Amino acid sequence: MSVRIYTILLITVSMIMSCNQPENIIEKELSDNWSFKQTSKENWLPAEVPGCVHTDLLANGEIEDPFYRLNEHDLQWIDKVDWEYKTTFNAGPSIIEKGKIELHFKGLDTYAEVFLNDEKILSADNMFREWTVDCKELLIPGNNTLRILFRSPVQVGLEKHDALDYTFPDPPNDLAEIGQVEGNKRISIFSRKAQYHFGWDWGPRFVTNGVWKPIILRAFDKAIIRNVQVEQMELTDESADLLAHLEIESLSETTVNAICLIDGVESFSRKTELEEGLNKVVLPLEIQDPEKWWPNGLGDQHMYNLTFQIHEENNTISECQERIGLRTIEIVQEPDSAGTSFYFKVNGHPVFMKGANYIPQDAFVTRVTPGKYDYIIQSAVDANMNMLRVWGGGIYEYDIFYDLCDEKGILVWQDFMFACAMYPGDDHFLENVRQEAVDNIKRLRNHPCIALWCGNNECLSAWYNWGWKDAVEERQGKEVADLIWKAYDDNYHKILPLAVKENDQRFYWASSPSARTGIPENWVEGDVHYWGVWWGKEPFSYYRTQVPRFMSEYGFQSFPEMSTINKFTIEEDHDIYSDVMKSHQRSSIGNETIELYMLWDYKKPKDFPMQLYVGQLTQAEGIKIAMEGHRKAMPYCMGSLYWQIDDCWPVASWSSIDYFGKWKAQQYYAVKAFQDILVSPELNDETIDVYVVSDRLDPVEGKLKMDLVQFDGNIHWQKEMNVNIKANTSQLVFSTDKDKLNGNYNENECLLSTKLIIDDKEYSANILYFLPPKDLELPDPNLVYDIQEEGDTYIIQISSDVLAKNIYLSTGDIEGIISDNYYDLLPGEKKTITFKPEGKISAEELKDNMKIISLVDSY
Ligand code: BMA
Repeated sequence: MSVRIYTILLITVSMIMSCNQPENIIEKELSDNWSFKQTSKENWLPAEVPGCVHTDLLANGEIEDPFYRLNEHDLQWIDKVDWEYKTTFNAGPSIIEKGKIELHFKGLDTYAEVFLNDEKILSADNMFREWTVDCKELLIPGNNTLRILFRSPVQVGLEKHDALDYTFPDPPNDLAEIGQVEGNKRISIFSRKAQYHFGWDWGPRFVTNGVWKPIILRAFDKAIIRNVQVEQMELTDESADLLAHLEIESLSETTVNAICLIDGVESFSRKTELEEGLNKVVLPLEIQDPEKWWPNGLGDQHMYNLTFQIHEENNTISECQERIGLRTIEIVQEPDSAGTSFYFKVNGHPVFMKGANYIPQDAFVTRVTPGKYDYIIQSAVDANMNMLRVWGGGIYEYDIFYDLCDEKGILVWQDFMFACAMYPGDDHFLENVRQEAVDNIKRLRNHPCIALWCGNNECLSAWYNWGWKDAVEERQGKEVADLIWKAYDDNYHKILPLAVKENDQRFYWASSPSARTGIPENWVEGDVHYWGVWWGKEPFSYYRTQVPRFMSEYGFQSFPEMSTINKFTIEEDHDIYSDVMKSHQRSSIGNETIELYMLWDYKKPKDFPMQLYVGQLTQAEGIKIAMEGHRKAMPYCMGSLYWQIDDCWPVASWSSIDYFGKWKAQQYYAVKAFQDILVSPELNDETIDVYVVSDRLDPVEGKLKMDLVQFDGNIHWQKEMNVNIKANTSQLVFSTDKDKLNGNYNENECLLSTKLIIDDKEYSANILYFLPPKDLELPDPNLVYDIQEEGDTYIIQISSDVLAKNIYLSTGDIEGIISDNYYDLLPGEKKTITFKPEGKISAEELKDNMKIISLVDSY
């Protein structure tokens, strides 16, 4: 595993897309001198822009940490009142004299009235849109004031709700309880704002207000490149044919030279007549012997830096940079004997998508640092993932997210921001959505990481499969149901696909999950969200049989580890049914479901910390069955995205990495289950079957080593065989009658170890147990460890005389990264792991804080 760095990185990527403007253009971010106040009050306090009301109140000591204990409950007043932000900024002669001056608001959350020198210049009502306002007339030399009035999204939502003579379907129970409703009114759907702000079954309810992206003052003469789309016309091994579409705004009729440099070398230039206003200029580009961009695991992520310039009489008057990657991507849906395929073909090869769903990393999005983005995406890479799904209840992520996915080879399944609801369909709402879609498609379309656009999350399923259509028809009549459906049809089947078609080349999928446009999910086509495990209380083994063509959601909850719990609780809260822990558990069936599954397989944990540990094992072992099961079922199934990789606050949830970046057991398990070549043994009623799955594009020779090992080290049976590991295939390489192995062993004290050796090295290893852990006769291991310091890392060697199941090393209050955890150590085996502390610590300190346990210590 490569090293994950959890520090604030000086990441330059966010600047990569930006325009390094020549003298003709002045750009100034208005991030200074901001203050804010509640509209009805008088006291102005300093504010951060970008930021939000909640984080500004916190920074000023006006509120306590919103995530601590039950603080969230006391902070619900914040979203019911209006807020005001103001700043002054200086406009010197160099700005004032320019031909055009504008204010560019990259993101206002959400109902914002903007005043420049007391004149209203903008009424914004969509968090996801960008707004550009001409302000030359109003700007004065010297100091100018900018004031933004934010109306309470809750009050606006209520007004919109009450103005209708019909109602939209109620939210699912969990979301209703959390706060998607005011009284019994579902208000979140009326606002084009991150839906999880209103609370989710893993998230707190903080309906924020604020300037969440920069405000830019821009002044220019002559002309400016507004936008570039790099369209890939053809890609072969010999050449890439591209068309660059430039949108250039010119202040007058003029002749310019439009130039493109590829990696600093001028590759095309064209004399172009510009008219006053917006001009479209197309530059044909060619790259010889192109290096392709590959998803993680299949090759490098080669990127080309394209610089676009317009020159007037040899002076550069505008410049823009885009970083592109060359790859082809298709979603193949072809009828076959079972139904219709659904897989991604990248650079001509079918690629199994391994990954997870991604939610915003904080309830307050502006405080997610570049380091945190890097950490999560690197964690995805380290877990051998090649796809993340940006789920529709959050935000269209900041540029840095996509820059990092480009660099690290993580494809993005990009939802439009609609989730688990039916939405309005009036003209204003739809036009607002159309603009939002265009803004975001234009912002993101040059990223090679974007794999597809998807209309919504679970809105179609909700209408047909969660009883919403029937309930509306029954209570409000068919006419209302038709009206609500028309809104759905207009939005996801007309407005959004058209916006994609007109502005991008990529594939559009109307809803996740679905079989086809407007047709709810099924198991033989399209994508599926399978929640039979968890919501349906079906056993984990169902993951092996409930296999669709593409699994875009499945998951199981766990609690975060003790060091995370300690950050938001005090000792008296350390019971999963305490008020504090219950408040940091948003699924109505959460605790009881974790306990139910846990006790199916494990002995009752003896105390609270052990409950957290065993809970994480329950989740990891369950999801392992799914990850491996989906891969074994390739090419029928070609994708496995679990729900969810991250958290937005400290909480019990389906995440594999907690809010503070701690890898849960599941994340460590994903590293192994998603390895490009996997050995996976399976216990069936009569047989033991061993599969080898490879995602590689070339075959390789390997050796399979199987040992039937008694927990005390005694070996009952051994076999070694050569395996020709075929490219991009799942193969059953060994199968035996269960009883034939060796009649002489007890199932409760033996395991089958399977190891795949490639190039004389152990490449993938997996263990099969014959019984659930609670029925195993686990010996009490004598764990021996040794710590060596090597630079800023500690090398820890752990060995055991007998089987040590699920070794868990914790470093208490010492923060840092542990390379592997929660693994089983075979009798006599030695395992080397690394610990990289966040700061400097001595070996003694580490030893004092370090604890190593295994499953026998949990009961
Ligand atoms: C899925 C998601 C989320 C939800 C999760 C867990 O359906 O789309 O809405 O948080 O399940 O319930």
